[in-house]
Amino acid sequence: MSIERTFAIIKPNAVQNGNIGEIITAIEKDGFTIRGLRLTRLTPAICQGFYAEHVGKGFYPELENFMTESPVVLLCLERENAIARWREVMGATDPAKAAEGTLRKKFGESMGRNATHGSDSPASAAREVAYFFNAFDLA
Ligand code: RTP
Ligand code: MG
Repeated sequence: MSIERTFAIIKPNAVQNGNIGEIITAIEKDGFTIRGLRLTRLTPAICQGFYAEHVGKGFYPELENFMTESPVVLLCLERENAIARWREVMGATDPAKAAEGTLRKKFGESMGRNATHGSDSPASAAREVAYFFNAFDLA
């Protein structure tokens, strides 16, 4: 297993609910090193580029409305096995199905408003980190 990077988002509902601090604490306690960090608000065009694989699916309009409704926190996280581990820490996409103790169980409100994002593969992680961060943003 090697040190790798993944891309994470603290989604609008979690920012609105004042959960940034608790989520970042969970990230640090789990042994991730934060390499990139930015608060921003996504535009529809930026959201479409980010979720290119989902544009055109039935749930996409709802996803775009949600992701652009208020600010998000963008993160580049580093750790051994970071991609799979971050998805474990987040839990299942649907908070109702997420395991006890996971972030989506704790902070997710529904399938759409599920608090966090995580890359699903090394190729996605590389694309997503580069989509939002340039070399000067990554420490
Ligand atoms: P994410 O990309 O946000 O980390 O979530 P994920 O990999 O667990 O799920 P993905 O399949 O990539 O879907 C992206 C986001 O779209 C919403 N979604 N809604 N109503 C639906 O059937 C449905 N399917 C997906 C979720 O908010 C999911 O996080
Ligand atoms: Mg995904």
